[in-house]
Amino acid sequence: MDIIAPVVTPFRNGRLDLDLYAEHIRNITAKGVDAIFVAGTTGLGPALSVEERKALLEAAASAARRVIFQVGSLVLDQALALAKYAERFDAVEAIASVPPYYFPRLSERQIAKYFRDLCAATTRPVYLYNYPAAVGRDVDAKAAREIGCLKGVKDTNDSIAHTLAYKRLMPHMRVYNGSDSLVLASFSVGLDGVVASSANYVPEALARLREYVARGDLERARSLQFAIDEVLEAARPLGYSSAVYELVEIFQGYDAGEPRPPIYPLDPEERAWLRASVAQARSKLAP
Ligand code: FW2
Repeated sequence: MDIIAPVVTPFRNGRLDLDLYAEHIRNITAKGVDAIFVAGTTGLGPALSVEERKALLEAAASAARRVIFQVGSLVLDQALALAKYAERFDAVEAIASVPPYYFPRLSERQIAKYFRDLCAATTRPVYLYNYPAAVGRDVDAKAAREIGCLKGVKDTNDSIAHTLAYKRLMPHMRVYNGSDSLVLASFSVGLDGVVASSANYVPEALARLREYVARGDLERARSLQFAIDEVLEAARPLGYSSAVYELVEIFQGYDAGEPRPPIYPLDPEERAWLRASVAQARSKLAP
C-alpha cells in the first residue's frame, strides 16, 4: 500500500523555488513516502503554466524514484504536450488528469474522449484524478470503466464506498483515495494506497499508521488518524491549500516557501494561531 505525496509547490517572490521543491521531496521520501504526485491540488496544478509544470516534473524526477504527473488542462493540446514531455523521465510511472472542469455541460462522451485522447498520446499508464468537489462532476466507477483505457484512479472523495467501487468494477486498476481523513480506512480496506496532502508534513506518522494497520494494531492506527483529523480541522478555516506550507514548517522544521496568489499565504496572526491550534495533535503525531 503506497503513501503518495501530492507535493506543495514552493514559490518565492512569485517564482518557483525548484531547489526547495527537490529538497522537500528528498526529505519526505526518506521518511516513508513512496511516490510523488506532481501538480495536483496541493501542488496548485491548475494554477501553473505548462512551463512551470514541466520544470516541476524535471525536479521531481531528479529527486524521487516514483512520480505521477498530473497534466489536466482545459486546453487539450497542453495536457497532451505535458503527457508527451513526461516520456523523457524514467521515474514517471503514470500520467494523471482531472476531467475537464468548470464547464458543467460537457457530456459523459466528451469526458471519455478527453481521457482516450490522453491515453493515445502516451505510453505510460493513465490515471483518473476524480475530485468532484473541485471539478464539479463525478467520474464514478461505471463512467471510468466506460472510458476503457484507464489504469488507475485517485478518488478524492469522503466516501470509501465510492472509492472501493472502482476496485470492484476494475480489479486490476490501481485505486487510491485522496482524502486525508480516510487514510486509516483506505489502508484497512486494502486499497492500493493513499494520496494524502498530510504526507507533506507528517510522512513519518503516515508510515507508522500503515505499519499499525499491517500489524492489526487498529487502536494505535486510529489515534494517529484522529490526530491528523485535528490538524485538518484547525487548518481548513484558514484555507487548507495555504495552510499546508505552514504545516510543513511546523512539523518538519523548514520553510516550505509560499503559495502564489490568489492562493494567498497565511498572515502572521493566522500562522501563530495555526501553530498553537495544532500543538496537541503535534505531540500525538511526534515520531
Ligand atoms: C492532491 C491530492 C490530495 C487532495 C486533497 C484535496 O492532489 O493534492 O485531493 O488534499 O484537499 O491528491
